[in-house]
Amino acid sequence: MNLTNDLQIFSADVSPATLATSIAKHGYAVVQDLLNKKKIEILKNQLAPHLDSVDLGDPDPFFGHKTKRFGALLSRCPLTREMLIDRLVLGTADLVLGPHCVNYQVNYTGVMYLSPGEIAQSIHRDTGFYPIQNPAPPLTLATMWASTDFTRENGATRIIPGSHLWSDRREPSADEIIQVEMCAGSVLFYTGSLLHGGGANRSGTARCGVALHYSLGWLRQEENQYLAVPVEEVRTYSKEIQRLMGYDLATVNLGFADHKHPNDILNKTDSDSHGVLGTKEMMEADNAVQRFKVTSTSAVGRARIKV
Ligand SMILES: O=C(O)CCC(=O)C(=O)O
Ligand SMILES: [Fe+2]
Repeated sequence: MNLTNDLQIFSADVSPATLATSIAKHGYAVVQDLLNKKKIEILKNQLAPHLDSVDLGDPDPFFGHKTKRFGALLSRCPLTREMLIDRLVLGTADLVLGPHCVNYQVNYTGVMYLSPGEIAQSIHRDTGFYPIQNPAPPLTLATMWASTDFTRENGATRIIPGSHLWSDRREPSADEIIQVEMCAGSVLFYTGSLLHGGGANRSGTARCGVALHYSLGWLRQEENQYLAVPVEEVRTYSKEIQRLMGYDLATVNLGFADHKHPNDILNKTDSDSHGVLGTKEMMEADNAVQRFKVTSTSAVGRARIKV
């Protein structure tokens, strides 16, 4: 495949620091071959029965009339639990989101399966539903895992490099858009304030991406993980996944239930050493968080731009 020129594209042995630097500067980075051929097949096999049972199209044109979507992936597609805690991904999230929160969390899980004939999605920011003016520090970090090749013809994600640094008033021109062509098994990382959208599928086969997004722990999750996955099933997951799903304090005094640590309630354990409302270490981490400076509100709406 001839890949888009000038793409910030790295091999799987890249360091989290290099990825975080690219994401800070360009708003995105692509890592090739994070899933090997065997894993891609497992992923496809786990997605297949759900794709079969999902209808094409959604009344909201934003979601696409010829796109199949479903969420609750941590439950529906077990391999995503492994992908979620990939060391390169979490190492990068530590650097991108870590400065602005004590804990980050799962924000969204979902499949975007663009059938032939799908038109381009409007250009938007994934963080548009948070009423925070842009430019802003990263609120979310998205990973889009290609389970098929992403090509110009089949609807590879369109992005506007650098637009994570723009104000809400700036709109992109057509020549600022690039398409992220990547082979199956590759991953596109981008921050939620990067302007982007799905491409048009002019090919004869579907384009399928698996999106796993992370956000600052003090924001509301886009996909409510407490309801997306039955609690009995969550109890069988590792502590790391439970905590990423939100069964943790976001910081001192944030996210407890009945004045107990959420992980204790989930696992029916007694409050362990971290205590009910957070530890001394958590308070220290809280004090190290880079705080947002909010000076004004604005009437600018969220971007949904037809380009
Ligand atoms: O399908 C894609 O490439 C991107 C989809 C997207 O950005 C979204 O639905 O928010
Ligand atoms: Fe999006």
